[in-house]
Formats: sequence, C-alpha cells, structure tokens
Amino acid sequence: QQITVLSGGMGGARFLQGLMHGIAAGTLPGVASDAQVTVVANTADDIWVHGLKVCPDLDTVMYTLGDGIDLERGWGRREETWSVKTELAEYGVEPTWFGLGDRDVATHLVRTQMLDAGYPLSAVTEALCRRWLAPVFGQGVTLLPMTDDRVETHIAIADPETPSGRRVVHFQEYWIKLRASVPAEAVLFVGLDDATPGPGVIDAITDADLILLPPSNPVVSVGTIVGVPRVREALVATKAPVVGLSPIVGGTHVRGMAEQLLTAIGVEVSAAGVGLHYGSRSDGGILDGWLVDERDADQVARVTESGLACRAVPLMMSDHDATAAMAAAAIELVR
Ligand code: GDP
Ligand code: FO1
Ligand code: CA
Repeated sequence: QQITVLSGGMGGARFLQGLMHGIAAGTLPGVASDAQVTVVANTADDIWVHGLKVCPDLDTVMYTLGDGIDLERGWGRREETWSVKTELAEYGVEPTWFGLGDRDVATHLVRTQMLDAGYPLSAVTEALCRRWLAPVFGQGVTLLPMTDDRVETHIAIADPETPSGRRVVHFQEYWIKLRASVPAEAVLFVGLDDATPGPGVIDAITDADLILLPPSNPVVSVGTIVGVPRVREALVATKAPVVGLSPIVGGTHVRGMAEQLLTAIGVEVSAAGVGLHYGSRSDGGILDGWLVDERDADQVARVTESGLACRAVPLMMSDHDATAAMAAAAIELVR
C-alpha cells in the first residue's frame, strides 16, 4: 500500500508522526502495518543564508520523523547551540534574525557541498535521510522535495518609502523577523511556474492508494506543492482518494500565519473556506474529503453541498494517539 502526504513543516511533520504511529499500531482502517509512506514536501520556504542552502520544511519533516527535532521550538535540532550565529552577529553580518543552530549548520554544509558538486536537491535529501529516516523506518518512509528547481515564496508588504508603496521580503523574513505582524499585500512564488516536479513526485501521486493533505499551511505549504506544474493535474486524475484536514480551527490558524496569507489571496479564513478553496474533485478541485474540527461542525453542510465528503472530528494534534485518530477519521471518510 502506498500513502502519499503533501507536507509543509511543523504541521505536516506532527501529522506524519501520528500517521506513522497509527500505521505501526495497526489502528488505521484498511492500512497494513507495512504500508509505504511518501512525503512530498514544500521547498518554497528555502532560503540561502550565509552562503548555505536552508530547507526548513524538508529539515523539519526529516528531523521530526528522525527524532532530532527540538520539540519546544518545533524546528531545528534538539540540544542545539548557537555559537556560529553569535559569532556572525559579532561581525555584524546579516541576517542576524535567522536562527542558525550549530548542529543545523552541519546539515546545511552537507547540502550546500552536494549541491555545489552538482547533485540535485532530491539526491541531497535522500543522502541526508539515510542518517535520519532509514534507521527508524527502513524503506517505509520516503521524503521527496516537490521540485529540484529553485522556488522561493516572497511576500509583498506596505512600504510608504518606495514609489510603489510596497516592498518584497523573503517569506522567512516576513515570518521570523516581522512575525507576520503586518498584512501580506501579495504572496509571490518566485520560480514556481518554471519548476519541474521532483523525481518520483508525479508517480507518488499517480500510483498512490491514498493521498493525504495534512493540516499544513494552505498557501505556502500545500498551495506551493499543488502549484508545481503538472502536480494539480496529477491530483485531479489519480485513482487514489484525496482527503485533507483543516489547519484552520475556530476561524484562525492553530499557529503560524495562515490567516494572514489566506487573507492575502482572498480566501475565507475558515475550515470550510480552505476546503472549498482546495475544491471537490467532482468540480475540478483536488479533494474527495475534508475534515474539520468539532468547533467548526456548523460548517460541515457548506462543505458537503460542494460535493465533498465532510465530517467534524477533534483536529488538535495534542499527542500521537490524537493525531493517529485524525488520520483514521480522514481515511474512514473516503473508504
Ligand atoms: P510550517 O511549514 O512549519 O508552517 O508547517 P505546516 O505548513 O506544515 O503547518 C502549519 C499549519 O499547521 C498552521 O497553519 C497551523 O494552523 C496548523 N496546525 C498546527 N498544529 C495544528 C493542530 O494541532 N491541528 C490543526 N488542525 N492544525 C494545526
Ligand atoms: N522559525 C522561527 O520562528 N525563528 C527562527 O529563527 C527559525 C529558524 C529556522 C532555521 C532553520 C529551519 O529549518 C527553520 C527555522 N525556522 C525558524 C522555522 C521556519 O521559519 C519555517 O519555515 C516556519 O516554521 C514556517 O514554515
Ligand atoms: Ca513551511
């Protein structure tokens, strides 16, 4: 059995922890304990800092599943130290706002070295996962970048100093330095239209028995993956059922900045709004089913009217059992 998951960073990684927990425990309806999981991860958060290529969503999934993640921050390595970051700040070298951990630097050095040697990001990711995923899951989990091409999410914000009244910052600066405290006037996916799906990505969608959209950011995590040319068509055409879980609960994100970004692209910030934004496959969209949190049970009717299967269940990933139950409910919805 092939399960494919389209993932961002923290939200997708936590969901994957619960999914793997459920597979191992045999608690997912109709899912064998030797089911193979392929993660297609967003790479548009990627950023070059201090000459190093940083891939936040790939690394967050890799570190989380490999148990190297710092659980409190939700990103970067546990037992981290910050000597390199501190020394760079002493030199006054920007960006001082970026949290570059010493252990994390090793990952970026390996990645940058391999990229410089001509290896594509997919080969780099496979090499890094030999350390982080193989010992835990053998061949049970495969992590694929959505594309090997350079794609970066940039955000346009208001700036009265400029003739256009706007300036553009990298998504990481918008989130880490500005804390998404100013409205996103536009979301720009630099390079996305020219990107080619990474090796194995289209097959992972076409050959899947089940495709899951975790409660990842609909704009800069799932939206970017679906925006890679040919991915949307593959999702619409695949024989596999496609089911998603809402990252919006009670009218806002559980954490992060999905509210600001959904507003920027004119999508209603609600569980139903995101489900309808992804759209029902019977209507040219990409979903067969959509799970909303119990607090949004009043929105189920609106979603089902659009041709989508929909149910309200607990959607807080408070622990692995709770998350596994969410995965089970998602599978149940489209069985
Ligand atoms: P990022 O790349 O690190 O931002 O992580 P993702 O894009 O994969 O996921 C971020 C999204 O996860 C945010 O929009 C949150 O609202 C959502 N999220 C985080 N925790 C939970 C949770 O427990 N339940 C639900 N439903 N969504 C969550
Ligand atoms: N998130 C922060 O809030 N502050 C940081 O300093 C920070 C550094 C960082 C370094 C490497 C990495 O892989 C992720 C990092 N993140 C940081 C998370 C990153 O901004 C993610 O892209 C967001 O969680 C949204 O995807
Ligand atoms: Ca991300």
